[in-house]
Amino acid sequence: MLHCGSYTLALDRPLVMGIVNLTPDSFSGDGLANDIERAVEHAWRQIEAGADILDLGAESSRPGAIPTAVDEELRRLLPVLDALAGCGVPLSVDTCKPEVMRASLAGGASMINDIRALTMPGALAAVAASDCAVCLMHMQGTPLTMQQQPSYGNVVAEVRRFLQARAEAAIAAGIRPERLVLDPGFGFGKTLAHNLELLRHCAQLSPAGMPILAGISRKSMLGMLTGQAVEQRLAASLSAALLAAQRGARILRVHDVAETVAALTVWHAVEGCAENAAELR
Ligand code: 7PJ
Repeated sequence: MLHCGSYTLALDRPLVMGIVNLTPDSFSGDGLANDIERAVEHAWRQIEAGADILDLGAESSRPGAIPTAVDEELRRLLPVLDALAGCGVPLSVDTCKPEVMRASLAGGASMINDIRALTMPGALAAVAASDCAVCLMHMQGTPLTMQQQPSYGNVVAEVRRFLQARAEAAIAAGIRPERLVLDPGFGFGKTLAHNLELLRHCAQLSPAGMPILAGISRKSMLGMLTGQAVEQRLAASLSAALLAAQRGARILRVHDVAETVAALTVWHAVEGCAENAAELR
């Protein structure tokens, strides 16, 4: 079970988190900044397609990105949060800024998705003051520098240790374990070999069985493997989502909700029951 504001999400099957991108410079070409109506329409299409959670992001985290100002981030987020109030699925906000966390939670968000794992000063307290869920993601470096020279001794052990330490910091700050989701951060300070190793060992990344979120949809690791441009990566994204689910990921962060839901339906019918998932761990 994941405690997520006023929602409780069962984790007996992998959940689909639909990406609603409110930045102007998205790498995947789906940025909807400045067009609230289109963003809300896009969100509704994802809900109708079976999204279990929506992830609203207004800050660019693409490699080399310049940080977005708080005011600008909130100008993009708050109207969309407001328009989606009562939409029936929990709304997550992808941000690392405590001010944005507080305003988003006050504006109806049920989850905070932080690529910096609540390391900005004040972030732990901003989240602890609410009952939202929180995703703690691993990143080596910062978006500006992370792809320059990723380096690990043992990537699986190091990512696991980091996630454990951040989970402990969150719990010490008063965030109950039932609110936590952990994420290896595919593509954030990792080479293709690092990403593949993390995907192979997904289930081992989580201390104490906390749910793992995998975000691989359309990412450059898929481009490196297939030679395909970002708009052609649907098949590769579905394949990666299924492999992550099979290896224990419980939340899949994706652009293509309907297609991912269909792929997971087949997987679940064949072998995705809770007993099998437990055996994989
Ligand atoms: C991730 C994310 C991810 C989590 C982005 C993109 C780049 N949050 N935000 N995990 N990626 N938790 O959408 O591909 O992998 S932004």
